[in-house]
Amino acid sequence: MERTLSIIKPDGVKQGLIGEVVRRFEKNGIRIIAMKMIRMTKNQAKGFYAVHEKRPFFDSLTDFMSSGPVVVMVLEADDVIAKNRTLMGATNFEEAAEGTIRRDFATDIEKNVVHGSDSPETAAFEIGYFFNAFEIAG
Ligand code: IDP
Ligand code: MG
Repeated sequence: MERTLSIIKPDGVKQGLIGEVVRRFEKNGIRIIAMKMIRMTKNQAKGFYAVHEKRPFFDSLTDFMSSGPVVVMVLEADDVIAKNRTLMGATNFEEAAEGTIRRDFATDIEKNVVHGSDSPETAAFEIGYFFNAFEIAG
């Protein structure tokens, strides 16, 4: 069993996609073992995306991620890091495969509805960034 962090980004929450994203996870055999709605401060968003701090889009991305409520979830399943990335689709929604969350709902390369950890190391960091052991039901 593997775990990963998922975030429904502010644009996803604003578009009313919480249920849709959760349904796609559940339909694909992914268990949600922790979930909460939060609003990040700019500094919390900067800490979360610290790996991107040298990228030109860092300031805009962290403004966006702190612009409204998000839903953070811990997902569990076999190979869930890759499974979630497949359901999400490519970062750029114009390149994302048909039927993926980003292809169906993203409006912009930045406003792409969902986040998903990209490796076991980032999953461990990202889960610990938002949840303590008592908040994870798995
Ligand atoms: P990922 O979310 O698919 O893992 P990353 O490369 O880790 O993509 O980038 C993190 C987030 O930064 C993306 O989901 C997107 O919101 C934003 N982003 C990535 N590349 C660009 C860009 O070229 N312009 C604006 N925003 C970007
Ligand atoms: Mg990433």
